[in-house]
Amino acid sequence: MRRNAIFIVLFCSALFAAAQQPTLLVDIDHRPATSLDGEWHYIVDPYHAGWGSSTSNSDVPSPRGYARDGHYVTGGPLIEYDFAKSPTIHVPGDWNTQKENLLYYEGLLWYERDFEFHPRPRTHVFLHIGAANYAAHAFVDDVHVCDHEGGFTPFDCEITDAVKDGVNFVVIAVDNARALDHVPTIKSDWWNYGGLTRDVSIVEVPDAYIDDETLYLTKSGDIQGYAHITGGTTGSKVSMRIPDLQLNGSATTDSDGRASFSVHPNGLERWSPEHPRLYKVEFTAGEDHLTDDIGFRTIEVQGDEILLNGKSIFLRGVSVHAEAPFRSGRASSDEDVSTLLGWAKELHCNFVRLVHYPHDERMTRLADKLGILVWSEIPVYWSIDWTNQHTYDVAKQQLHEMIRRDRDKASVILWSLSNETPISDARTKFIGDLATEARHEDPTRLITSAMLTPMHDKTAVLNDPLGAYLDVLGYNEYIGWYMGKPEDAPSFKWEDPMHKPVIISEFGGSAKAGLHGPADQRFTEEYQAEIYKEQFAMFREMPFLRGIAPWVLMDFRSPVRLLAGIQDGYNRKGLVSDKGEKKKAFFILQDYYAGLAK
Ligand code: GCB
Repeated sequence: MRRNAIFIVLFCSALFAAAQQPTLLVDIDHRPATSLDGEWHYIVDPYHAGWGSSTSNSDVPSPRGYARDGHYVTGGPLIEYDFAKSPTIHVPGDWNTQKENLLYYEGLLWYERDFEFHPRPRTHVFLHIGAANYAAHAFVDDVHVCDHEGGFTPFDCEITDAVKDGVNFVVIAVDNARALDHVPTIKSDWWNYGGLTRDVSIVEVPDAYIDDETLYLTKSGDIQGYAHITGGTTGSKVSMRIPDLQLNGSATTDSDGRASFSVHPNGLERWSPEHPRLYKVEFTAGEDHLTDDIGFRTIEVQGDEILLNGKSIFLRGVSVHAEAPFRSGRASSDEDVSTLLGWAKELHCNFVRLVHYPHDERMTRLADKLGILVWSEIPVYWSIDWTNQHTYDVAKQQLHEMIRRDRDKASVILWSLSNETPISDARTKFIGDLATEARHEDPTRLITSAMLTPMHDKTAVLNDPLGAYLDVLGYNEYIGWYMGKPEDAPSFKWEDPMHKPVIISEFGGSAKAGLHGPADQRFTEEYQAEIYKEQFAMFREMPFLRGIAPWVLMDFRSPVRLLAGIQDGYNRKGLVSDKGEKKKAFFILQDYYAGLAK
């Protein structure tokens, strides 16, 4: 009896122990992994019954909770759930578009699947989650292995002590309920797709392993960077090879586990949109071996110009949501990203603004290969809770995860800290502090934000105080859609008192594919095309303009676009419809970019 009581106390305290903070291993897509993609059982849990306690309102796992993966058997103890008898859903994927009754579901949903694993001795094992929107709580064999907040960035939960040799089970509770202190907050103009929306896998690494690495080209033409080793001893050797450049570097770790490299390449072919050359890079630290494909280029600002490899560049862009073409839903596959970037290429784009959150790593990998420059953004969108410390911490965490994952992508030139945030001291301090963080984490890239254009009469003075913290000023404007008529655009005067490079990070208007009519009739393809033409006339009078990212490549689901017969739950500002039909404006932009590209 006493032994039982002790067992129960120990068992409960193990369950209640706070879960570890997840980490983030870079280049997971270059490591051997056991994929957990596929069918998972799921239980929809709007009342949070799965945490196991009916009397407490807090989400703490208890012995009756779903994390135990119990099974009810006739005559056995009372268990009021059973994953094995519950339906399945595909991972990666949002739940909203896989199950008709979950289209509008926002709340808690539990995922479960079994997996076989045979850990090798002296290794660390991680559960890798590419993204879980919005909050995730992960359990392996009933051990609470980690919690994570933020729906668009990857994380790795160490499961070394939880995973057994043989068949294991993993339970992940994902909750996409919106809340005021979240990032993003309760309002946005896109669908709040919930679930395990990106790949999930198990990754095993040696005792001492490379968890982070980065290499970049300096303005003086050297390749510099580091590899970071966790679990090693100070002074251990790390080597770095770039076979195609016949470069071999060697360094030893400092007391923080970091081995720094600086080498001078001969005959380097610089990465650019015209020549997206990637080099295979190999790092070796003891038993760990990690490869990456890295392009080398420089990016900087000089006055109001953006210089790529020392030469002024104009960014022929388009804004892109991570919406899956043809099927609507969160983009998650190779096919999704190659369709989206394929359309951008057809438009003669050399740039995409990936809105409004970090996209799947497939997107930045493919941009690297295709030679498309990238603006990558965190979901600090509209009016978040600027004075809330938790909100700041979550924004900072997402910034950190975005930078850490993609710091080695040559395509990524701009870290965007926010979108359309109304001016206030608290907001400027919040984003200004994020800018300091971003520069600290990655001194090699440019910092931007998409701001609301301050307009007075027909003059736009680009003086949002946030601009002081940025390298490149993004401004969104909707002349001809939310204000005035398309033909008003050319008579607008633009001033850039900060003398920084400017990107018009959004402009556009809605059109339903196939709806034709006079050019002054809203929602027709002709009206949308008219907006584009008039904008181009306006851009000619903006000497400091260094790029544009019209809104938006493809129609996307949005719960705030409800005009029946036209919007039907979609933001229709796409150049391409959700079914892949190209609208008139697509071809207008294509012509314009073809001219600029010459
Ligand atoms: C904006 C927002 C974007 C919206 C777009 C629109 O300014 O940045 O998220 O979807 O306008 O269509 O109104």
